[in-house]
Formats: sequence, structure tokens, C-alpha cells
Amino acid sequence: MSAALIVIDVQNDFCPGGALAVPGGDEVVAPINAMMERFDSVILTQDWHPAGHSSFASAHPGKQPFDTTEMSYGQQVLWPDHCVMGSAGAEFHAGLRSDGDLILRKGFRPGIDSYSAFFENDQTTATGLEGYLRSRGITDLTLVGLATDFCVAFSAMDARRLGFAVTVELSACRAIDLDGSLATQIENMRQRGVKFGS
Ligand code: VGL
Ligand code: ZN
Repeated sequence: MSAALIVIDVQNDFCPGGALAVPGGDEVVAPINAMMERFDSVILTQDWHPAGHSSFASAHPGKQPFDTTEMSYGQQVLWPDHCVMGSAGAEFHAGLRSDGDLILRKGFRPGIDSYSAFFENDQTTATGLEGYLRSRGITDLTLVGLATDFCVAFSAMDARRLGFAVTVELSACRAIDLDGSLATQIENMRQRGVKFGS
């Protein structure tokens, strides 16, 4: 058994003062740093969008942030512009240890969003993370970071679908909670066999 800590999107734009601030987003930094020692491997992800990305409300005339739209791959929430590649908002929170083994970027294709660290929102375009984990013999994943009900949840459920053992450490996650999405996604994760840490 080999275990990895996967740190999802602990970036300035998801922290207080950022473009898509998650309430208490910066509170995850200290517990995540403390957890890193306990894992064989630490992997960090970055939400990484080109300017004008199709998940931005600003790219859809007449739409406001948090409206939804229909994309070729299904329904998509439209977000404020965030995590534009190379911008300060896309950088990791300055207090986060970022000396992990792998930094994986996602969401860089203009026409498709990617909440999950494994597959983009069409559920088929792979990021390559599965191959990285398998070729290193990693079987058990603990997920932490932002946001619980979007990128953490989608990553956790994809990981279960791929056969990994998955724990989400909720004390080191914070949620956006759009229209009850936190409770919905906790239940979805539970049904798919995701375990929850304290
Ligand atoms: C995320 C919304 C848009 C996340 C990323 O990291 O949970 N949420 N892009
Ligand atoms: Zn995004």
C-alpha cells in the first residue's frame, strides 16, 4: 500500500480576497502543511484557465457569475474570472508548502472546464493523473483543499470510479455551497464509497 495526499486548488483566488473566494479557504493551509509529512507522496493541483475561459460568466453575454449554461458536455456553472494562468490569483496561497512531488494543472482547454484532477467535465478527457499514480504504485488517496463541493468532490468520485481507496479530510477542506451543493456532494461521495476523515 502506498498513500498520496492530493491537495486540491489551494490558490489565492479561492482564498479570502480572491476572485472566487471560498469562505475560510485560507484556514486549510496550516492543517494541510501538517499532514504532508505523513504521506509517501504529495501531489498539488492548480486550477489553470486561459483568459476568456468558457467557464467564466464574462465569456457568455447576458450571463452573471453563478448562473448556469448548457455546454456540449452538460450543465456548467459560470464563475467569476478566476485562476487565469500566470496571474497572482492562480498562485498557491503563499503559506502553503508546495514542495510536493507533482504539480498538476487542469482547466487549461478553452472550451471545457475541469473540476476533477482526473477527468475534465466531459468525464472522458484524462488529465494523466491516473497513470502517474498507477505507475508509482499508489493505491490510497487522501484529498484536501478547495472547494469541497466542486473540485474536491469531483476528484474524489472519479478516484473511486477508478478503483482507488479515497478519504476526504473535511477538516482541511472548505466549500462554496451553492444552493445546497455541499450536502448534495457529501451524500454523492458517501454513496460512491468515499470515506471521511475527522
Ligand atoms: C473550482 C469552481 C471553478 C474548485 C474551480 O477548485 O473547486 N470551483 N473552478
Ligand atoms: Zn475553475
